[in-house]
Amino acid sequence: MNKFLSVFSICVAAAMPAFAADVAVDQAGQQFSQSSLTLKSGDTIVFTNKDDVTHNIKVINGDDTDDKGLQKPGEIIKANFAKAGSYQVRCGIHPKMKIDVTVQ
Ligand SMILES: [Cu+2]
Repeated sequence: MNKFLSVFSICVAAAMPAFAADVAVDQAGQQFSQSSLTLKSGDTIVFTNKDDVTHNIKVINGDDTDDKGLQKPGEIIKANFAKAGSYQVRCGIHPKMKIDVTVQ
């Protein structure tokens, strides 16, 4: 590798943000596998519906609701959390299903 490429590569590496993580949450027995989560901004929750009923993920942040739509048994839905803040993840079909999510 020539000198220019070496310097270029180091600069690119230094400019990259910390790697965002995928956090797995299952839905089983009409419950989420976790009731609270702390994430870093940029992380993604990967929801796997292990129930034999349909769920409906909603990500609520203040007055904003991001409705992920119907999630059939076996389906995987991803929710990305780009901004710091306090969120609640709920199921639009089963009111008892919720997760408090803090994004740092
Ligand atoms: Cu549900």
